[in-house]
Amino acid sequence: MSPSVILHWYPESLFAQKIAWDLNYKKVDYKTVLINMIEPRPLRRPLDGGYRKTPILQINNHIFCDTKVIIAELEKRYPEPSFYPATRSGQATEALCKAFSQWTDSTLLFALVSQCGSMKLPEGFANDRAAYLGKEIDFAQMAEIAPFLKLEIQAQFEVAEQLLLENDQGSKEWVLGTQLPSMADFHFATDTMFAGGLMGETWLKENFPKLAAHKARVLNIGNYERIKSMPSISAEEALEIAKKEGLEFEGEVKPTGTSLKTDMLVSVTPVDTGKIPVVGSLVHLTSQEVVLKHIDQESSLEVFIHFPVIGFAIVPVPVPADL
Ligand SMILES: N[C@@H](CCC(=O)N[C@@H](CS)C(=O)NCC(=O)O)C(=O)O
Repeated sequence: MSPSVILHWYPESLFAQKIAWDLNYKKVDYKTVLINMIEPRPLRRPLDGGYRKTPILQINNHIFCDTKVIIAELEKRYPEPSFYPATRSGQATEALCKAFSQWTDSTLLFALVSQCGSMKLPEGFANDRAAYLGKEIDFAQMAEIAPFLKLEIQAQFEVAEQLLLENDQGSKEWVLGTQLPSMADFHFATDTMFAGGLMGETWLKENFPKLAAHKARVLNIGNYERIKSMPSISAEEALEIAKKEGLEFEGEVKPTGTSLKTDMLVSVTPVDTGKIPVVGSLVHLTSQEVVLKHIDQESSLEVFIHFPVIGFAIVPVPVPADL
């Protein structure tokens, strides 16, 4: 039986949209659970153990938190078409794509967030995101300075557009000069889609025509509309699947030069925003991925929660006094 792949998402989440494109590109059949844009999300908690970011990808009783580990798992399970095709000159692109995302998913994305001040947002959003960021957000002030902060966005987009122009007489179809799209293209288009939504498609087309055309190409292959034809299930049904369709898991904790060992109680916490620790017993640890066995206290549901190592702090619980 093929595994149940379930995307927990809300449509405004850029990172969730990127994962939908990725699933569509690899022609994976999946289900969706529509979640609330703000906390509380009590029915997600038994799966995520407290991790509050969006999206999460559930594969039976395995929960993948953060797009880095979701993308890695999709590439492992569904290798064709690869997210990492070689360039036309034969250069490998996996590490390049991963390094590239450190720019697109943070510096470039955060520059765009400066334009969100005048967006129509649901009630409670400001308070919810203040808790998420660990600081108050003044939307009125954001709206006031937004026109000036466009300068920084333009400077960054100029570099982005240059990437599509360089080394190829301006005809580079994909960011890294590959024959087929790479993950760098999906990362890139997430930001240009956000920019088009915030500042208008005309702004994007007039100022950055190559980026606008690139975005259209990625949206086409990411076939966003496909998500609507995937079955949408309830949060309760997703919990039922986690309970009934457990996948065996044999982990190993590779030596790290720390005291971390198999079965040790640890917490895994994002280092940037939404810093809520997820506590569980350590079942798997490599240089790039950590997996906890987590048992929900109320429902006794047992899941395996996967995180990337990059961007997360993995610490024993309780923290040893000498740490
Ligand atoms: N590093 C995370 C970032 C995800 C992220 O920031 N998602 C936003 C939505 S696009 C979020 O979680 N916002 C708060 C929320 O949904 O509660 C990833 O790659 O998955």
